[in-house]
Amino acid sequence: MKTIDNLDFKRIIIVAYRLPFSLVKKKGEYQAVQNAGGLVSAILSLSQKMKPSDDGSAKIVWIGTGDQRLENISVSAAVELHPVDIPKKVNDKYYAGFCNDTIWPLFHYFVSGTVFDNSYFDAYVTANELFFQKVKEILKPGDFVWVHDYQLFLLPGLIRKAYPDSDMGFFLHIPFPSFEMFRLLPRKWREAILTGITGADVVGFHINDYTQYFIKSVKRTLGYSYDRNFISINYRICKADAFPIGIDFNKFHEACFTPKTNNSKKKIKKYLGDKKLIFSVDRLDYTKGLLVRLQAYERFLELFPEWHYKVVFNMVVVPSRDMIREYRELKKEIEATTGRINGKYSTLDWRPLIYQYRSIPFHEMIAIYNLSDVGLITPLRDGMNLVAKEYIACQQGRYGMLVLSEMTGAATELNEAIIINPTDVEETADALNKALIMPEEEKEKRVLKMQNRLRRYDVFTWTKDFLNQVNEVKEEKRKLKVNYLNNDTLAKIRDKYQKTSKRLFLIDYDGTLTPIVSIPEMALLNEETGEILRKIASDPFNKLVIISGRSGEFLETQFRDIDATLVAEHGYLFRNPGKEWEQLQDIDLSWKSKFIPLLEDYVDRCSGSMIEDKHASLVWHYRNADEDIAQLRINELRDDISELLKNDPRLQVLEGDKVVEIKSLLYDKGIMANRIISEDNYDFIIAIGDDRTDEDLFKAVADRGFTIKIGCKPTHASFNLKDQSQILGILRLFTNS
Ligand code: GDG
Repeated sequence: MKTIDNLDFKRIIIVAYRLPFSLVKKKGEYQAVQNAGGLVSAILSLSQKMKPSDDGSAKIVWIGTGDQRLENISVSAAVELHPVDIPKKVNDKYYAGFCNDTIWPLFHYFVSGTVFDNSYFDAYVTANELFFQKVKEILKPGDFVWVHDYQLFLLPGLIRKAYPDSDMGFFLHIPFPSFEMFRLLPRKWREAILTGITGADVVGFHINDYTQYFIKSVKRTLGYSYDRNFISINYRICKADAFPIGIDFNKFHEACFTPKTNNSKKKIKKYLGDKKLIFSVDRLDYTKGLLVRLQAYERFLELFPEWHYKVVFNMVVVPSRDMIREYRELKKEIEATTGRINGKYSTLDWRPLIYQYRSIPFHEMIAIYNLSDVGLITPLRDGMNLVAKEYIACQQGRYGMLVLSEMTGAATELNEAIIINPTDVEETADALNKALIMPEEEKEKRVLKMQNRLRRYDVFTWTKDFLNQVNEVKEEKRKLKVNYLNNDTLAKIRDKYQKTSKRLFLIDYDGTLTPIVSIPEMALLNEETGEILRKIASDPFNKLVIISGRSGEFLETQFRDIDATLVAEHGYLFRNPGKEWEQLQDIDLSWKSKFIPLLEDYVDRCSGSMIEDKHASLVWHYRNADEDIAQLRINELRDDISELLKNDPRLQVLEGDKVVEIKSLLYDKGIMANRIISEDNYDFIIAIGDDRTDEDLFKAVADRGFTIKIGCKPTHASFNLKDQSQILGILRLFTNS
């Protein structure tokens, strides 16, 4: 793993909807003031940890909307700001429209509140293009671009198209919904969104569920195949993974006893006396479950009258979008419910609910976090929810308990909290009582466990983790760099061929001499290819070897009248022209009887799949099975096989194109190729293949000859051919026609 100061990037370009600074007039002068938020401080602290650039230029460049004057204001030597100007008319339909009235509700599962309006989508496209224009002005070779959130889904795709080699990450801060929800978007929008996101090399989500929903949506919308978290897109890969965002733990933990916080605490304690405090703080939003939270509190007061006069619930709602009708109505309803609860239970000396519609200063929030006996966080859906983490970070001196909605990303990490379903008013009411009566030692134990986790995986580790993954994918990309055969190389191959007289051809069958087809029996050698191979084989200076995973019987039917050596079952069997089949060596095959019942079970559980029983290996074919079910079964099969393999380390599992093959490690195409090569003093060797088993062949030949991989996957071969149809062009080099 690389450390941050060891990253391969010259600069990090952050693109997010908003810039991390606002322009504020102080004493008659405009000054840039840093906006609050973990992401902003994590990214800005990176600038100090990265190696300084030789020319002293900024390491972090931030692109986002904001006051245009920020362009010329220096916030730090390490950070540059570049405001994007989106005309108000576009922004209304883009930000207020598509972002907040389409994506936000739908991705939080509020279908009925989702607006589907083509003009919103058009504005979204325009705005993403405006961001792209800004990126174009700024981007230099060696930069890493990190795009954030749902306002910029299309941007990674636009950058990838213009700069195919760029290094890019994308992080989504809100949930990614299940495909059933996502598919409600018109197809054109869906395709644009996923093509956009998958433009990045690494796509991050808060939790594994969102990652899996995304991968599934990509598969079903764009048809890209995937292996675990890697999505294959034409000639590149995109890795989707979970990176649960953390908080600046120390900042919150250490703020609990500052003079300002202590001062606030004094006031709160004076007000509370010996009453217990329940606390919540959220932006005004329908996803936050504000009304059901109030109902749950009301139910708690009904069910547990022993808490009357002894508890106060302080609900802080931070103003947001209250110019919009739905939000105004939500606010009205909250106020009515608050009034009703207070009206019902208040006495001269006790008000059960204190509702505040305002944002509170940092130290006041820390004071309340620290003093609250219960943090009540009940969103109906939330990507992560940082308030829950901040509340836990602020427990010290005495311990409160967190009651947390299972619909938040945070619930997967904070499982020592009391986890509730926010729509279940009874359960939440019970949880409140449980939290209030929980013994001090138990609260301490639970809180300390959660604090350890939050301290370890804070927002700085989160950033490092994401950037490290980007670096790893960059390495992969380097390996993936394909070296297409060009005319110069072809001329060199032909030249060498003409000057030599002991030539060896090692050629794979499926995917190399014939295209991959859905029914393997239909992969027959066509006449033209057969004719060229016949010519090659008939030259007395040439030895042609067909080296395949197929059975000997099949190869015989295809090469009946061609003077070729046939190698079957990945090198287990071979037959020289006119001779009988021979085994490379005697191999114990008793393991097969253990695996057959296992594979039969998988055939029953995955309709359309089948077993092929070869001489020395067993193959499970799932080409004709439902792809989703097969993917599920493969994961189980991997586990089952590795269990059996523990007792038999001489076996190997090969995962090919829609097949899983179990075979002995004692033979492979490489071992066979080495043996053939050692039989004579070849002065020209060429090996051509397409799949993983051919990698052994390429490794065996290495720089003793030319190695060619069909397709653009990572390979040990020296050259790549874009697709199988080009094989004839290569073979014709060796005939006179
Ligand atoms: C997105 C996702 C995901 C709130 N009120 C006050 C105040 N705050 C601070 C909190 C906290 C932040 O605002 C809100 O946290 P969220 O987790 O809701 O973050 P958002 O940026 O709104 O939302 C969310 C997050 O991105 C990160 O990826 O967790 O799921 O929707 O830090 O402390 N701070 C002060 N006074 C307030 O009144 N000082």
